[in-house]
Amino acid sequence: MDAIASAEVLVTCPARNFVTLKITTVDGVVGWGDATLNGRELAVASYLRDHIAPLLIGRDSARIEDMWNYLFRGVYWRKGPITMTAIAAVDMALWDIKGKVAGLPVYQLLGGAARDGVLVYTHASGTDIGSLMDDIAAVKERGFKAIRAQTAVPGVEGTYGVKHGKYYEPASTSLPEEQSWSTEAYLNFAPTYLAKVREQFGFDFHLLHDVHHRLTPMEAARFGRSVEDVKLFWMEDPTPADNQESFRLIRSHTTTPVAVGEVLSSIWDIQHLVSEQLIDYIRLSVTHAGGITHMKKVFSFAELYQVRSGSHGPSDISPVGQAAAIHLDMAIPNFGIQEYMGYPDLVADVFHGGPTYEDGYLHPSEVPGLGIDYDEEVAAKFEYAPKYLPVARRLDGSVHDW
Ligand code: KDG
Ligand code: MG
Repeated sequence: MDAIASAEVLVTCPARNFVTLKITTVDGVVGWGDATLNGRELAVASYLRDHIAPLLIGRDSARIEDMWNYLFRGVYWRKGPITMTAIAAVDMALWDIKGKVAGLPVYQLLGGAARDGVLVYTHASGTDIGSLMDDIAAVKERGFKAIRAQTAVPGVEGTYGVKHGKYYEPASTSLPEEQSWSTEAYLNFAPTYLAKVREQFGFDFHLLHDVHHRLTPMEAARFGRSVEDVKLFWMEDPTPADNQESFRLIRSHTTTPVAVGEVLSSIWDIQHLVSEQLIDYIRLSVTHAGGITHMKKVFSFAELYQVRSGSHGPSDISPVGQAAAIHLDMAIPNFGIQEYMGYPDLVADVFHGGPTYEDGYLHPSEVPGLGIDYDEEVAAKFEYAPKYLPVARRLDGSVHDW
């Protein structure tokens, strides 16, 4: 057996914060895991450093399923994003080690390639309709076959999803920025600009839109119905998924496909959404939902109900987490699409390797394991900087879902 010799938690901030777990075995094999939870980074770092790392030493690095259950059931307290992100980091690092020991890229260990490449969508946005159109044209130029479109809503300061510069980075202030929200303004404006996108660019690419949890179920039903002619690939998070039953109402009013899950962290959080076919795409991520081991089960469960994958892939999931997602996307039969936002340039100084992009698709690295190397020396130069996600307030000053 090749036992775990050490487990170190590394925090870096090459333009944005990332938490990475490094597991080293007695034989000297190193595995990397992503433990980044945007705006709550240090909670996961402490969970790993103070409560998980001491339990790993001396355990068999090859027993991934056993380790998952040991950490999940052994904690007694169930689920939640902090626990599931910490478990995910261990899981990813062990898959990385297993791939390196086997001399195979992780997707080969998961059953091999079920497709030739991973279809990805990226983001286009604008401060108004004109700049959205320019951004879509630029994104299409880069070969993307699927594009998420978001535009600032007139009169709503700080609308979700509008880029400032090359990337949309919502966690950008050392205390939460307060943004405003008007459901009426959004519902009046969003269907109009989405229709204009189709008028200008036609229907030969997938168009996606993120509602970001802002509507009630009935408002979401109205929105979904109002964009049916636009033929969205999906409307994302139309209402918060705390009450899975809410989606039944949305479903009964519109044929616009629904994607849910980026803030959820376990198979139980999506059990009814999937088994009652209330959604079309699952957006749980490898990083925030227990790693490759748990996500493989999530997607197998979803396969029974013809629900496809559509994993969350913003820049707040590190290149290690994104690489793990691409290996899984390659291997599962019910893959749908993968979010691919990209990273600020500095990130490539710390994380080397990973999937390659070509003509709308990502391809996993063929290097054994996850295929990512982490440069500890460079990473140490970028100190953690507290960054919070914004808070949304309605026009009357009350707090809304951000
Ligand atoms: O940290 C929050 C972001 O990951 C989230 O706002 C991004 O909604 C998002 C998306 O679909 O990428
Ligand atoms: Mg989203």
